[in-house]
Amino acid sequence: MRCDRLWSKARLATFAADRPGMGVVEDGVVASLDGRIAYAGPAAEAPAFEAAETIDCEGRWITPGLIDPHTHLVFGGDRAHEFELRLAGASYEEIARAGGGIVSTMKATRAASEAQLIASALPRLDALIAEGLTTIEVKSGYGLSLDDELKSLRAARALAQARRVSVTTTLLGAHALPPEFAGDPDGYIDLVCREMIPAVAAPELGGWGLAEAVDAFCEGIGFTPVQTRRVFEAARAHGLPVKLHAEQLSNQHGAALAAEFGALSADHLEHLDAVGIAAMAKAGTTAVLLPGAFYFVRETRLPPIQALRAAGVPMALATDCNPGTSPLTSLLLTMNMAATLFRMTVDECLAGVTREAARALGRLDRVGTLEAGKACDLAVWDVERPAELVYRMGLNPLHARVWKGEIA
Ligand code: DI6
Ligand code: FE
Repeated sequence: MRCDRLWSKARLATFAADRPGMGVVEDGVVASLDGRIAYAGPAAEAPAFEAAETIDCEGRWITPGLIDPHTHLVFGGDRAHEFELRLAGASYEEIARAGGGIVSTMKATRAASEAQLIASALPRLDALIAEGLTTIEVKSGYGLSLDDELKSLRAARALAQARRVSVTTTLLGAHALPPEFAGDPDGYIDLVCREMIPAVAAPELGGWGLAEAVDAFCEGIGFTPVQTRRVFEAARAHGLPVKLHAEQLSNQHGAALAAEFGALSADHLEHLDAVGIAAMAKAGTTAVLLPGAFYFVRETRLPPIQALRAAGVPMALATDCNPGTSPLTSLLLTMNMAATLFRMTVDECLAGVTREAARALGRLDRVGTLEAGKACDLAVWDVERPAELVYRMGLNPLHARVWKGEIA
């Protein structure tokens, strides 16, 4: 049987559905053909491959390429100075009143050209890629006007031209209230529903096809459940799946609302209650946990991990890379934080940035596990056991990254 590349003498963590735990194969091979996995499994059971190129992995571990299913990677400026002010005792509110916070990032994002947004996002993307990332979700949400949201999404899409990586984009128009709508949040939600969502919808529905999903920030300092429902209804009417920033700072019952709309994911979830968990379990909505944001804002309330686990809600992990609450560009550190802060197991952490992250993006049919037919997106690691990927802080043992069968 012909193949383009064969990775031999590897240990595999396949995360395949039909294998327990990490789906470990001790003496494994992976074969790629036309960018997809032709075979991944025991060498003993592999067809006799005729490979154009064979790579001896010398016992290294191969996992699926890592997936970051929740980032705000595209934005202008940074908030390092605000960080200093906070360390000097200023509160988030004081900073916001002085023109800081999300609005300062909005101003910098509006002032930036599309090319400048791409240029400033690339170092962050490169940091993630250096640790084996092959798929990333990128949200808009710092433009907060039709033109600036579209500009941000075009910049996000352009990242996939600049690097060998898969990018999926999400419209987060309902992230914060821009100053020109002060006192009129419903007027702003009108803009999101009547202009932004139709504009990003698929071309067959009259849009530019710039987003594959719609997100919102349902929170006391964000938008109400009633406003969020309007956003979800508009998304549904335009054929776009939804996801939600839910229960981060308070319990707005956002996760249950998201589940009602069959959301791909509900994200953050520190204040999630039993009703929300049951709704997510029933709807098959993935929990995307963001330990970087938990750490950076020094949150003390833990997401209900044990209850999510008991209910069988899939749990993914993401960086939430954003300038205000999670300036994080490492999925390895994200896993360490999830284990240390949330007490997630090594298997859960690694599944969280592979199979479950793919599920959260609605892409489990295409990526996230080492299974025939999926994109040949691999991370090859210089480790003796997969637990090292979760255990260490600050060491990057990536040996090679493979995107669609190409060594990248
Ligand atoms: N939740 C957050 O923590 C960030 N956005 C969101 O929806 C805050 C983003 C920022 O401060 O820039
Ligand atoms: Fe976020």
